[in-house]
Amino acid sequence: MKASIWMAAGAMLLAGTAQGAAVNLSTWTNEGGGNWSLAADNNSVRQTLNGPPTVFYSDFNGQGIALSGEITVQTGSDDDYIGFVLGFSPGDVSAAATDFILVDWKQGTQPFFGCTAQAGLAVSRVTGGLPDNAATWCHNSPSVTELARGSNLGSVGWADNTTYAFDLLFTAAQIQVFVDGVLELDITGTFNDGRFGFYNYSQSTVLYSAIEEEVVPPGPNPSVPEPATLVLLGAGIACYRLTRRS
Ligand SMILES: [Ca+2]
Ligand SMILES: [Ca+2]
Repeated sequence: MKASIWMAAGAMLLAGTAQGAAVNLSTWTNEGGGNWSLAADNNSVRQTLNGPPTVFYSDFNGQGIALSGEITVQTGSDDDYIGFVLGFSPGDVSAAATDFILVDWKQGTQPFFGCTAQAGLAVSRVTGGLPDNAATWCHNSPSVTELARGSNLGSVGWADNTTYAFDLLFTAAQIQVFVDGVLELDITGTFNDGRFGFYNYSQSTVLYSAIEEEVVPPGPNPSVPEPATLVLLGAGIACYRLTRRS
């Protein structure tokens, strides 16, 4: 479909949809080895340590909700992982048996732990926590199984001191991830409900900001909107964010 039609569809959808509500991050929880520093307005958080895998997770389950915001690595130092988790349960960073989704984005390709982490954006299924080892670093068994890589950013690292808009759409059957309004990841399957979380691994000085949530319009099954609805909603959010950022 032509971009102009998508823009029109998104605008039509937005006309009947309330703007996303700001998320209060003061009720979110730090897990793992991170240092998550909340801003005074409770709407942005900065992870400051170059350390082991860490998650800052919501106090609500994410299915049926679209989460959007911005992510910025505010330093030229280092080249490691930023991202998100979906369907996360408290304790999952170090739990031996888990089932949640990891969306991670590495700046530079880098050998370590006897394997090589690839630059770029990917989505993986996590079944054994996020240990500080080759599984998490390289998306290796037994803990982390890669499902897809970004359509444009699959082998492209994030840039230093650059703000990216993100949109996450999460249902029991589909996950979509937009970066700067472009659909990068779009997978279907059977996904557990659970918390949204910001993810960080070995990368200091990362700001997760302007976080907003919006309820996905209900479809025939309220918890599983039709894919077309999700696509339209995603386009609408993308249009909104592109407009707001221009
Ligand atoms: Ca860097
Ligand atoms: Ca590092």
